[in-house]
Amino acid sequence: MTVPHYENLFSNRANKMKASVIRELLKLTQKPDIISFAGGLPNPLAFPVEKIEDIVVDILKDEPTRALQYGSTEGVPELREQIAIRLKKKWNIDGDAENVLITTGSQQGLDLLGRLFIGSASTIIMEAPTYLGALNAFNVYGPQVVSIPLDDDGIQVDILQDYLKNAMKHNIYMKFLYTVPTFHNPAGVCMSLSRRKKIIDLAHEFDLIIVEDDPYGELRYTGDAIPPLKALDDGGRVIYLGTFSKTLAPGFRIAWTFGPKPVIDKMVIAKQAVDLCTPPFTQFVAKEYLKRGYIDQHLTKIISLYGQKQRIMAKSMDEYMPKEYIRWPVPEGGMFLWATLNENINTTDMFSDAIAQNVAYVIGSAFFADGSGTNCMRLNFTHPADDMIVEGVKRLAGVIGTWGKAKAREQLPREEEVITGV
Ligand code: PMP
Ligand code: G9A
Repeated sequence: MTVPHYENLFSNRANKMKASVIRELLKLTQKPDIISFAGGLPNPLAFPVEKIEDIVVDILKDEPTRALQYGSTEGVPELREQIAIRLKKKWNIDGDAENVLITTGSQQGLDLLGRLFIGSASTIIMEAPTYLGALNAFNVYGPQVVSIPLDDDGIQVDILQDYLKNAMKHNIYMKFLYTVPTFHNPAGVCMSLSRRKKIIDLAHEFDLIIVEDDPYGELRYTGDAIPPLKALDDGGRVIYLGTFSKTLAPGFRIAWTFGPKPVIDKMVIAKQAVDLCTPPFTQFVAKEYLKRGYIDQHLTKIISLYGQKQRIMAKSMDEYMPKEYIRWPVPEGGMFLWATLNENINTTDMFSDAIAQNVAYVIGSAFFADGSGTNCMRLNFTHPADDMIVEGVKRLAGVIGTWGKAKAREQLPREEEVITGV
């Protein structure tokens, strides 16, 4: 009997695939004693179970055949239409159902865009840090990733501009810029309006396509709304990804790509090879949810729930964290607080100590194409119960305090150095 050596048979592409740190952490943090600030999960209290129950009963009564049959690759027409109407109403974004492709989570949208645009010699621009799921989706297709740093106002456009100028001189052509401008994952920051305008200008100047990923745009707790890049796009340069994962339920796996027709048409063909069609059943539920006007009521409810959790985390951080070792901007929305520790504290090395105290976070380096960011961590505040946020921050503060002190001691001159001067 011979045993196949599958590892030797996998393609180069398969060998580039990396497990998501977040997915791995989800297993660990399902342990009941752990307070997890790791996964970007909605709070179960936010699931509108009763309304969904009513809708499901109605669908099974009124339109069971369409809901249970295979559907078109593009998605259920009424849902595509509802999404286009909503984008127009909310942000004055022009377009119709033809510009909408329903995908199995926006994660699938990212993969499809990677398939369409990235070849082995392609260069793409991402933010540093950037969304880990996008890194994993794009890396499979083997691009060169150029990382442009963020600050508290989002991507640093001056650095982007310099890079684009230089690239143009050397005839390097970018496939696209991937950005999460509103309540960034993981950095929590929101790109200012002036930077958004500047990015659109740069896109025109340097013939750049922008992939705007916006799962958190509707989750604002303080401050004024800023329109998505897509709303400022006057030349069909922005491909916009939205999802119901954070606003309704990730278990639906319903998301959409809103973009220029040639891109949507090509994505449809790519998607046919992937899953033929997005599950019609959950699309039917989602289209009814929108049609019955539930989504805005629901958003009001979760904004209040998550806003409170964001305040509790911000207050606990302020109260308990040893500020000589750690700093963080308070996010105005979204699901994450991003903290930067002193350079000498490696959050990967510290992770096992945090787990020993039954508290988890996502390590910073997972969000950087080059593995930097080793002194950063991402904390989710939407999933844990309020008292668990306080307790988890206390525990984490204890771990960080211990590491900070130990690292500071390591840097003191040794006694014999002080005495002998060596
Ligand atoms: N993009 C970003 C920035 C995200 O944070 C997430 C989910 N964490 C996704 C895409 C994927 O979302 P979905 O559940 O729609 O696949
Ligand atoms: O469960 C997932 O993998 C989605 C969550 C993403 C995140 O935590 O950023």
